[in-house]
Parts: sequence; structure tokens; C-alpha cells
Amino acid sequence: MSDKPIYVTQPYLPPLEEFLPYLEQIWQSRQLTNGGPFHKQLEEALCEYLGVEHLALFANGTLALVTALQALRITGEVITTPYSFVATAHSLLWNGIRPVFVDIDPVTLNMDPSKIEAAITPLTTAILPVHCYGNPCELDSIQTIADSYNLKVVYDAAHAFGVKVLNRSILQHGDLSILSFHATKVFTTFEGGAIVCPDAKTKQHIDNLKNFGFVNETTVVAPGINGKMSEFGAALGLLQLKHVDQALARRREIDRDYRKQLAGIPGVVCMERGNQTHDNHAYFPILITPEYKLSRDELYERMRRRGIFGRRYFYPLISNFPMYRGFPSAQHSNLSVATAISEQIICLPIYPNLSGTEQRRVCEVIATAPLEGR
Ligand code: T4K
Repeated sequence: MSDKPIYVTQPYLPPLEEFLPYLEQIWQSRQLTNGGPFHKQLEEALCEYLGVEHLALFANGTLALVTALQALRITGEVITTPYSFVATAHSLLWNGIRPVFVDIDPVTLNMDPSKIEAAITPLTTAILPVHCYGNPCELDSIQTIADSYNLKVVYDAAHAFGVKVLNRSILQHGDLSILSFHATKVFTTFEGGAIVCPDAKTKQHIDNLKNFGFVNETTVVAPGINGKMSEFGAALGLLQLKHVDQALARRREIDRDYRKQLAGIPGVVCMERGNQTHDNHAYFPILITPEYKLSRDELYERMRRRGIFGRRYFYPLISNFPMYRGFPSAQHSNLSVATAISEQIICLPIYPNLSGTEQRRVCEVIATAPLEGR
């Protein structure tokens, strides 16, 4: 059996020769960044592919989140989920906003809408839910609550590239949605991200914010930041788009094969995908329950020893990190579902170039590890 390491993900890179013409253009134009031709083309191409009207590219998803909160002038307290990558809550602290954590739903692993109202205080200004693993949040329930309390909704859609519900992009929901195009995401621009905007005026405002607040050579209208995507990233994005449907199709097959191969192993639960009509199979999370003869961490270590680097996304919970654990909403008693899930979760390798043999190796280790004892 090959010992070649298998990581939780690997970026899909098109053949290098297909990228060279883009590089030649960059070398010729000498336009490396600041809204060059590839940047403009990628914004248009992504709007068309994703089925959204306006989108502003960013250097990464975290800057997109920080800027989205700035653009809506969010202050005070924001209700969010502890079950996410730490950037979700960090974007709030960077804006001087206090995160208020609510528990997640045990099936979708997204923020549980029935817990939101109890967390609203006079200081609450917005809700920041995450479409975790690309599974859609309960969009209508969240919007109804936001409308009745006059709250903004910013979706952290870092995992949700291309996801649609009832054939409509989930990125059209809420006031703003942000995407990540990091190397570990289904669609990558090396580093990168975007804010999906509802109208041209909002996009213009966000475009100003991501360029230091400049509106022209001599006028600065806001304390903006440098959030721009480079021409290199935008060029890779344009090329990626040509291959992305094929990459998503392969992910779908891998998801299907995991479900077949892991079925019947006691204590291994493959998480169901959500109600999306277009899925991206961004992650393949499983839960290790007490029926499995080893603990989650024992399996995790056993896999590592066999060169299989699954990841415990999202353990620890954000609310357990030192800068959050003092908040009243971070207490375990408030977050019992998220705590339990974070102690059982492992995300298995899923990426277009994962071979059938490699996938079988992953499943075999999971199936045989309990038989080998502790
Ligand atoms: N909101 C949510 C819900 C997010 O999940 C994220 C990011 C964000 C916001 C912020 O978006 P960005 O600012 O990142 O655009 C990774 C990613 O760095 C992070 O983007 C992602 N979420 C998070 C879930 O995962 P790590 O620390 O697990 O990455 P790392 O470097 O350990 O990579 C995992 C595996 O991927 C490696 O073992 C090998 C493979 N890999 C990784 C990289 C970077 C490659 O094959 N090539 C590569 O270039 O955080």
C-alpha cells in the first residue's frame, strides 16, 4: 500500500500550459494589480457563473468579511455561530464588535434559528451565519427574524461557492455574502475572496473601501483598506472557471463513493448534505459516535500515522479560543450541540484529484482501525 500522504484537500490546478498565456499578458501589460483587465473580467464571469448581479473581488475571504461589516456600518453585538473557522468571529473583533454565539442545529450544523431571538439585545445590529461545509442556512427563518428586529444579515459563504437552493444562488440572500477563494476551497485564486452585493451603489462603495477609500486620485471618502485581488489571482480564477464544473462533478462522485464505502461501519455517521439544488461537496464531514470502538481523536491519530490527514473542522469551537471564552455566550451550557459535534467531527479528504485507490485507503483505515484495538 502506498504511503503517499493524503491531505484533507488539494487545490485543483489546470494544466500549467493553459496558465502561461495569462502570464504572458500580464508580463506584456505590466498591470499587476489595482483593478486590471483580468480583475474586471473575473468579476463579470463570476457574476454570470454564480447567478448574481454584482460582486467585488478581494485579496482573501477574511478581508471581504471585515469590509462587509464596515460597509454596513455594523456595530455593537452580532449574533454568530461558534462552529466555523476562526476568521468568522475575528472579523467582528477587528471591527470592535462583540460576537454573541448561539448553538447550531445538529443536522445542518448551521446556526439554529430557533436560538437567535433569545440572544438579541438592544445592542444587536446584525446576524452573521455561516453556510457550513456549503450546506445552506435556514434562509427564510433568519430573514424573518432579521426583518422583525431590524437587523442586517451578512452571510459567511466562504464554503458555498456555486451553491443554489431552488435553482437560485444562496449568495443572493441577506444584505451581503462573502466568499473565500483560498487554496483549500473548491474554486481558488491562490488567495482570494469576494463580497456579493445587491446593487451597483453598494458595490461601488465596497470597491472604494477595498482601495483605501479612494474615489479618484485625490479624494478619500472612507477609512478603507487594501483588499484588492491581484491580476495573478484573477487570471487563475478565469482559468479555474473553465474547469470548475468538471471539478465539482468529480467531488460529487467522491461524496457518493464515501457514502457507499463507509455505510455499515458502526459509529461512523456521514453527514447529510442540505436542501441545495446545486451542491459543491466542499467538505466530507463524518461523526465518530460512541459505537465506534475508538474515540474521534484516536481515529484521527491512527489516520495520521497511516498518512491520511483528515481535519477536525471545526474543533476547537471558536468560543473556546482565549479571546472569546470569557464572553457569556461562549459557555458550554449555551453551546451543547456545537460542543458535542466538535468532539465527534472529522472532515475526510475530498478533492478532484483524489484517486479511487486513495479513497479506498482512507475508508479501509476507518473500517479496520477499531479491529486493531487501542
Ligand atoms: N469563513 C470561513 C467559514 C472559512 O472557512 C474561512 C477559511 C474564512 C472565513 C476565511 O477565508 P480566507 O481568508 O482564508 O480566504 C484553511 C484555510 O486557510 C482557510 O481558508 C479555511 N477557511 C479553513 C477552513 O481551512 P488550515 O489552517 O486548515 O489550512 P492548511 O494550510 O492546514 O491546509 C489544509 C490542507 O490543504 C493541507 O494539509 C494541505 C492542503 N493544501 C493547503 C494549502 C494552503 C494544499 O494542498 N495547498 C495549499 O496551498 O485553514
